[in-house]
Amino acid sequence: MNAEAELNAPQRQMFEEVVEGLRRPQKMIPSKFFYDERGSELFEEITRLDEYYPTRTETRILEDHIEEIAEAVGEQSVIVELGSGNSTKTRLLLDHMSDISAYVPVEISEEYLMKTVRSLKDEYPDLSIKPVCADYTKPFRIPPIAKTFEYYVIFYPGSTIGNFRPERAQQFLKTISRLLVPGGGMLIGVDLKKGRDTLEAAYNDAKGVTAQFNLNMLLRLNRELNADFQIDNFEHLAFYNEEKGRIEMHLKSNTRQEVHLNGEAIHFEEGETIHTENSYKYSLNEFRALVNDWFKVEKAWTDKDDLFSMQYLVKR
Ligand code: AVI
Repeated sequence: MNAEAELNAPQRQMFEEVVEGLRRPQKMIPSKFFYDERGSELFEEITRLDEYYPTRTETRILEDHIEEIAEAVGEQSVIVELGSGNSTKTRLLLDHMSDISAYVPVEISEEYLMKTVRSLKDEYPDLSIKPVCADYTKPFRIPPIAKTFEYYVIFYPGSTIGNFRPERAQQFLKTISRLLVPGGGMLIGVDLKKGRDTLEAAYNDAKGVTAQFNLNMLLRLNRELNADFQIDNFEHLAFYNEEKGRIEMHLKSNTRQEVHLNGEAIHFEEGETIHTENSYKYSLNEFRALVNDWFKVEKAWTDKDDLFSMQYLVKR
């Protein structure tokens, strides 16, 4: 067991959340802790895997329907992208919309945000870019926009909405809708329900990148929270829970063991799991019902195999 160490304030906060999760009857760790530097790299790698259909299908939908999508978003709007990352998909929109009033990338990692802003400024010298460094799941402010504009349009690709439980997704939609006036919009990527085999393959890739992504969480806890997880004593587990309509990711303990996080002991039975992520899949009707209190689905575009959807929602 590692000796107890002094944790700084963010580590302390993370420690409290992680230990609280590990003390529940079904152990859990919030999925936001996947994304340290290595976790973000691994996620990028996941998006390029053959089995991981969401990213390339969403890009394809955007490409195939870009004229109609651009029309729905409307020129002279302000595009506010949540969790903008490297803004890859935004470039598709920007290339087809010469007259948007501003682009507001909202991103928690300042380094990532500023790097993207620098490269976008080179590529789109006439575009007004107003970066916001914030956790978009908490209330944030959109900076003043110099040009006149019609509406804010929230851009939320990647089906990240699927990582919230439905009740939490609704709370989030409610908060986001407060940024908009009636008529304002949201362009959102939503992964669709489909056969178990396709879904399970996407989270159990042959190269084992998703397994590394899942297990990386434990390496992070070892490093940042002075924990002593033996990585070889845990396995990646991902399956489709049909009743709940979600992929579940877990880390399964393959032995009876005790792990310590900064001196706190956590016991594992053999086969016991830590639930690390949910990824909900929706039918078009289910998603319409989910957003219905705040948004009307104006249009949903899908690929020919109905794997994924891009939807334009309008605030009621
Ligand atoms: C970020 N999010 C939409 C991904 C998903 O598919 O739920 C995260 C992910 N987890 C494993 N693979 C990808």
